[in-house]
Amino acid sequence: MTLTLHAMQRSANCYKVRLALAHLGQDFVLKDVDIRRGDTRTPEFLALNPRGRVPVLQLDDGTVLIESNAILLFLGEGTRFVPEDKIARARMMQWMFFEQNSHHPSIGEARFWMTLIPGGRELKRDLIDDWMEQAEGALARMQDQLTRHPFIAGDSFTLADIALYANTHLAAEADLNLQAFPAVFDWIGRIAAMPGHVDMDWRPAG
Ligand SMILES: N[C@@H](CCC(=O)N[C@@H](CS)C(=O)NCC(=O)O)C(=O)O
Repeated sequence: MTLTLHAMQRSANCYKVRLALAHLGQDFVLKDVDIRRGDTRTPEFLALNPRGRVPVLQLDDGTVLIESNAILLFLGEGTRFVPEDKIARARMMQWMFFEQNSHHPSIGEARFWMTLIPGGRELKRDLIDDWMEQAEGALARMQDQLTRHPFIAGDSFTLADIALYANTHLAAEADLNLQAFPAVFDWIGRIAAMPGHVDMDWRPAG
């Protein structure tokens, strides 16, 4: 099966998908989309994803998948990254929902506007303090969990670790200090040391 990933290199939502594909050893074609250049607003891109967002995963039969965590589940089902046990699986999903409803909207938004958009700090000045406060709350929840478990959903490395690693390891880009969350800091090191890990700059050969 040929997979085509439409993605922006510095987007954490896109990095999650590249990281999962790398862990799975799955070949794919990478098509660069730069949202700052307006690439997600072209008629061609909107025909692919009318929401105008990356990542987008395209299968060779033309099927288009959107939403980074839905894409992770599509890729990860039936592999060691998704627990078979129903409760463990629900815990993994719980943290993936947390990533989308609490973590990304605070850490991800703050980092996006503070580092990726020229003048973003000024443009979003009214929102940044709130995002930072919510981000600290999200990191505190992770700290609590990771004090008791080696991985975010429990004892094994799952898609939830991949989903949460993407923005968390970039927290400094949102002026957040991970040293204040030592269990999260240690977890970052553990995830980066997993066999098959690739960093955000990694691209598939060719
Ligand atoms: N919940 C979506 C969020 C996707 C998203 O917001 N992607 C951003 C990049 S991280 C984007 O494409 N933004 C383009 C835009 O808003 O125009 C996911 O997880 O895939």
